[in-house]
Amino acid sequence: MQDLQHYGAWRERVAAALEQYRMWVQAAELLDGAAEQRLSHALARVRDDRLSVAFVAEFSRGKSELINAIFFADYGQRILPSSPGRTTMCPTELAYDAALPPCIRLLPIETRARHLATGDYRDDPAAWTVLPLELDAPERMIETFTQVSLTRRVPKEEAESYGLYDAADPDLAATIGADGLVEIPRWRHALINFPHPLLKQGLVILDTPGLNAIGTEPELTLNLIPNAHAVLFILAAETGVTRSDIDVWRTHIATSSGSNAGRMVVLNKIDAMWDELKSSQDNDAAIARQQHSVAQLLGVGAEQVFPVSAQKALVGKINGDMALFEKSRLGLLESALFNELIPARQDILRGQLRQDLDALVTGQQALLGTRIRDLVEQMQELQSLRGKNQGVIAHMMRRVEMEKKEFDASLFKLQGTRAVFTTLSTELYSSIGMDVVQRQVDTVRTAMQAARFGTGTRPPVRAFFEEARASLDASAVKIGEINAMMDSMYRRFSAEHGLSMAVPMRLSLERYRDEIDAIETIYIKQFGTATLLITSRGTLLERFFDTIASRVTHSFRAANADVEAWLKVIMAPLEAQIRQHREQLRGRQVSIQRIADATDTLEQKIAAFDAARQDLEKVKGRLAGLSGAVTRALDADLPQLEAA
Ligand SMILES: Nc1nc2c(ncn2[C@@H]2O[C@H](COP(=O)(O)OP(=O)(O)OP(=O)(O)O)[C@@H](O)[C@H]2O)c(=O)[nH]1
Ligand SMILES: [Mg+2]
Repeated sequence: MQDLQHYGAWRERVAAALEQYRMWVQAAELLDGAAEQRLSHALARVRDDRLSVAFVAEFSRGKSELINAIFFADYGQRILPSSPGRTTMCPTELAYDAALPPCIRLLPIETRARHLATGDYRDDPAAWTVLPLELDAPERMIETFTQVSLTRRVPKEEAESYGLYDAADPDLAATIGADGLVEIPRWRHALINFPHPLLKQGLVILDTPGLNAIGTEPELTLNLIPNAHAVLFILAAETGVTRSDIDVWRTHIATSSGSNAGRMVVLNKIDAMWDELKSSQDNDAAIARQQHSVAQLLGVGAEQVFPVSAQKALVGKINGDMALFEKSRLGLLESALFNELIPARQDILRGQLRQDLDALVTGQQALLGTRIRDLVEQMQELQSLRGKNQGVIAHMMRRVEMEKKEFDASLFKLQGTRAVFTTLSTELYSSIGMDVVQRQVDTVRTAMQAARFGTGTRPPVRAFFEEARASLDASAVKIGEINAMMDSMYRRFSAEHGLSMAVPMRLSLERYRDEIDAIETIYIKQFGTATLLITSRGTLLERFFDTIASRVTHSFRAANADVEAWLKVIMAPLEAQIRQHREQLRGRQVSIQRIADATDTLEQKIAAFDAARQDLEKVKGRLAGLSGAVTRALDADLPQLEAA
């Protein structure tokens, strides 16, 4: 738990070092558009870093109780409702956003009748019912939290329109009551904004409803669970591993690679196995036996299974009964969770930031290098004038004049390349633009509706993935063309005018392609096999497609933002160098002129250039020092922070 605070402190230090670097580089006029963009991204990456932990299981295994025990014992009571039978009825995210007051935001279940995924509603405040949380009135606050377990009874037609009832599906048909009504959740999703110290550090906790609710809420299966940094799968000692437990595990939690990294299995309610009439060794042995058999059934190592008692841990923490807390074994789960989660997350963030910093420093050093070289050249030029007559000076002036002309000619050609660049950019948008995805989504919806009573709704979905990939591939080709053009332009300027430049910024759409593949993998897992697909699942698939469409659109939107940012700054380093070179030429002209006019003495001028060069060398040293400070902050291990 402290680990998370250390991690937060580490992030703060890295952000502070980056901020200092940014301020200084800006003052030294080494920040072009591309570098500015990269720095802002890096800073946002550190500041907005989130660590999400999802609790997933069949109903009544103790998910909510476990969350209460791990995170909320300090409040002296149960924060999340936890009771026998089905309790949590909608996915519930606990996080903290300082921009909002403490509150619980609830998305009505009726929104399921429309073709929008939960994710689509996130940026639409009007869709949510907001209830304030009164932090200093715990009773009222806990009362507010019970919203997540509210249900409604509705006619089956209504439930059907939300995709929550299907007469042809035996599982769902059993949910109809004697009154002919179906019980459905009151809310589709809950977002709890709560100023808990760990949530303030960027932790996001996801509590999920059990039962086939997991399968019917595609937001969980396509977004929240696969994107969680850690997933805790909870079993109960008294029920052991049931068929439906195994289903949940296989369909939603086990990773396809089989490594099950970031997945933990919790064997809860071990207090049921505390037999007062047996020795504690015998009890421990019984628990160990069950731990091993669970591990075997799920195909994980026994060390990945954590036997605990969430309830006794909560009671132990609240009453300050350390012996009971010890006996609950929750401490072992907590340290394993944070010991695995945080270093893994830190490594990823560190790797990304290191890349950002490398690119930044390389670009800035190149810029500084050119500036220093410019000065040295000018100095040499002036030194060569020592003892020379007016004729030589006039000759030199003509030479600079020539260089300037040649440079202007290159700039003129650059205008032509710019036009090509504009054309290529437009072509790029014709394959990656949002209207393209939207058209594809509409096509699938129409095809699915037409196929509802026919051949099946799956072929259009499959085609959708193919088309999304094809769009990305076509865009990647265009990006390749733009890259090649930029490369040759950069090469030409460095060959013809001796500008030394970092290679232009690269853009890859690979990660968006991977995202789409990942979405498809989940889709195939749930709907791909014929055996799984009872005809009745067609309506479920239609609802599922809403979320697929939303996720893919989301990927495309991110890809578009990347493309836009990239196009905006790809020319920036070249332009910065061009500006600098043009100034150098102008400066040379002026100084030779002044010497010809005898306004300045040659030696004074040489000394001035030398002083300027020394200043730049100092700037270079300082740059290295500051980027070194960022690297040191990045490399610091968490325990080291404590010492620092
Ligand atoms: N004896 C015992 N009971 C527990 C333990 N953990 C949870 N329970 C009880 O089991 C019941 C179900 O717990 P919940 O936390 O509501 O389970 P859940 O997994 O959140 O269930 P849903 O919200 O319905 O999906 C509650 O009555 C808890 O008090 C435990 O470690 N030991
Ligand atoms: Mg619950």
